[in-house]
Amino acid sequence: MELSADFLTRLREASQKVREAERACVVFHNDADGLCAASLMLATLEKMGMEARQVCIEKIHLAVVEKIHRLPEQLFIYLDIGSGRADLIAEQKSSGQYVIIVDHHDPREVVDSGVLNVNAELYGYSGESDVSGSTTTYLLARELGLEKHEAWKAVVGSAEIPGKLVSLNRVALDDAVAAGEVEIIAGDEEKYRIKAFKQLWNRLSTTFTLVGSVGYYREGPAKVLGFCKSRRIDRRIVEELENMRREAFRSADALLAQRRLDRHGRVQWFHVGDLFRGMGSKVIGTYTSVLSYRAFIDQRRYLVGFMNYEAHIPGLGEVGGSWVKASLRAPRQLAELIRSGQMPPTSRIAEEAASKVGGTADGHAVAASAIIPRGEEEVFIEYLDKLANVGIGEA
Ligand SMILES: [Mn+2]
Repeated sequence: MELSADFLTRLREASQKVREAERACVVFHNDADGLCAASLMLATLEKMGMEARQVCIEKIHLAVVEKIHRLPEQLFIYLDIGSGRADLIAEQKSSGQYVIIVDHHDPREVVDSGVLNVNAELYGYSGESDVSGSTTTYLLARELGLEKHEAWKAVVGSAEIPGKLVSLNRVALDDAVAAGEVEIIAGDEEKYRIKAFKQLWNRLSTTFTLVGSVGYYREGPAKVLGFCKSRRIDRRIVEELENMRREAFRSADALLAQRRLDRHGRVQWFHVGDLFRGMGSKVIGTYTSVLSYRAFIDQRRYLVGFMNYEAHIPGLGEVGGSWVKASLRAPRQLAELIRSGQMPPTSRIAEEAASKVGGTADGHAVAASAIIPRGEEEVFIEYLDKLANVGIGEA
């Protein structure tokens, strides 16, 4: 497959900017895609003899971006995160700093000579089906001289995109196969085996995301980068984190058995407080998802789970404010009502309600997450309920 000429031009423009820099700060998402992207970029910079600071983040919001751009680096490379808030990045970066955003999430266009959006969505590709963050990073890395032997990382990162790898993801896959690192297993559902790990791409992806998210405050992201570099997984680390999460979920179950869910109109919610402390905030999303299938959950109400959010970014320090993370899920019946347009999408009510209380949110029709100021939980719930009622009866 040929890359679009315009996208290739953009990749070359970005690679030129990287070559001109003396050192860089690499900012990346803590899921498998983001971690594989980081592994690809760090390997590239290392090969070029360039020093790089690493900042792994769970979410992009003002307090974090503000803090990042107070760092002394001149070049910032965002991987698998940032496109959606390119405006915020452009606003917060200091003069003299240059930012390259390598991402596949819906991009916000910015007119700023110091921000370069390397996002294939701007060139007619879909970030939901054609290209992952790690594939985008691989294509840039390839321009900078990274060997095909590293392309397997893009294959693992692309596992977050369901189904057979196509389009740009296939470009990375073909390189990985040509380098002898990946084997395509044909069948009803095509599968990809990563030879060095003797494992399927999607299983590796699940492991990387687990270690990067549950282990976020325990150097999980660095451990995944280590797995990628050594091409070996330390099973003890994985098991330890799995156990930790299982225990935390058990405690949350016990709490809910005692307290039950709170209800307010079209919303049902619970708060685990500090129960998940020490683990990345993705765990509240996982727990809320699991919960949404339980029998005692009202199938027609939006489900919201809160956990206290640590205002501390490993490697970056304290960020301002005191926050909670909210995960929103639509149980199955509600999800159908959303799909048929009878109820508003979860992301829409989350975004509006969060902005009312000074927070920020994003997500999809049936799942979203928000970061809001601590203490505003009930006000947030009230807004969600109000917004959930808007347009009802019109459909
Ligand atoms: Mn991604």
